Amino acid sequence: MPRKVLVTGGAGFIGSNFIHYLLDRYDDISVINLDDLTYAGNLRNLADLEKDPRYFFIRENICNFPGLQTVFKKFEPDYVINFAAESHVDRSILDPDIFIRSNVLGVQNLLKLSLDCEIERMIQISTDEVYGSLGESGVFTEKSPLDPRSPYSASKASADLLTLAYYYTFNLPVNITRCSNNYGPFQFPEKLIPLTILHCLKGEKIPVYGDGLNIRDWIHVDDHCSAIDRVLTDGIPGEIYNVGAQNEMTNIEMVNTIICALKELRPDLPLTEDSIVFVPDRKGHDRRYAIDPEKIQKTLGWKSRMPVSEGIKTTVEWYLNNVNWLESVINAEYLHYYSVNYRIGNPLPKL
Ligand code: NAD
Ligand code: TDX
Repeated sequence: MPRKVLVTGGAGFIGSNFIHYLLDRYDDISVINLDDLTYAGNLRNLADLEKDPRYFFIRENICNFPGLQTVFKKFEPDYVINFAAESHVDRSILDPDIFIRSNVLGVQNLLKLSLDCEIERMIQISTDEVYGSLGESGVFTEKSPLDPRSPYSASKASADLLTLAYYYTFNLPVNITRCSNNYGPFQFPEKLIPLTILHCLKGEKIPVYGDGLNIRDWIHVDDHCSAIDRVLTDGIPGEIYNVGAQNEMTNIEMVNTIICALKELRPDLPLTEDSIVFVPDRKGHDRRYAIDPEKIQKTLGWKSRMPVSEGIKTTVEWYLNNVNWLESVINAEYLHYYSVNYRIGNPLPKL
């Protein structure tokens, strides 16, 4: 009998990469992708799997308990991996309510049904942002205190606590993974890296918050997927695993790396240092993240593979080869969000 994996939020950036990752590697599994297709969910990310008999898509919201229950009863999954969430910090500052609904109440539904249906393992995909912000030194370990600062990170920390409560109270076999900033194909262009590429292609200035010296710790999405796969296979129930590739960069360094890659691949684009514009800082902007991945490396033998210079180059190439994908996600909703967040009136021109 093939193992059945229920992936929630599988039409988003990391979820769709993870489904590809699993189906590329294992013949003896089937994947049920449950996703409500919010602005961030996109079935184009999985178009190549439409005819794969191992893949099923269900449109459903994790906040709708009866609908979710029907899916659990119908498919009887062995594993549940929850990627479904509102994922953008800036949107959580503009409108926190939906973050509490999807990221907390939705997770409660998944935990309850995982328990009722005696799921073998439930993995909650969390984030390094639950640990808050670092100063100039230090790294986040699994023992670092939770200190979330944005409505987004507070909602993710809440879900983590609820997930652990199901382990300690009900013995539900759960794991939590806390990964640093991901980059790669299919990332929605509200996030720094695809937004920078998009603006370079459009000849628009790249908006960098504050002084541009905030630090993020970058990991290629494939490395995140391989870490989740290791946890799915061998994680110890109740354990939290930090995931990161030890690639700390200031935002300015990252933007300049992308500009350099684009200059090489598209010398026709008019890119200079003036392509960057410093804009008002994000409220409560966390200064620095850095993940210590020693636990997952030592206990599960995981390690990241993709060097950031190569990963950024291949990611830029992917967006250049998939301009249609970028165009398809820039709709009225995106333009409205963009104009509110960046306080500008005019829409972006066509690519
Ligand atoms: P994303 O925004 O690209 O995708 C989220 C997906 O969840 C979308 O397909 C959306 O339609 C779906 N979704 C949202 N609310 C839903 C609901 N109520 N019911 C059903 N489906 C719903 O996000 P992402 O960047 O792929 O992140 C996936 C997960 O990984 C999130 O939980 C996020 O917190 C976590 N994470 C992301 C990063 C990162 O760098 N992007 C890093 C660490 C952890
Ligand atoms: O226009 C921008 N200008 C800018 O300077 C945007 C969108 C971002 N930034 C900065 C803010 C951050 O310091 O770039 C950095 C990265 O920003 P995002 O891409 O929005 O990611 P971040 O806020 O760090 O959160 C991401 O990583 C952790 C994901 O969105 C989360 O889902 C994940 O949990």
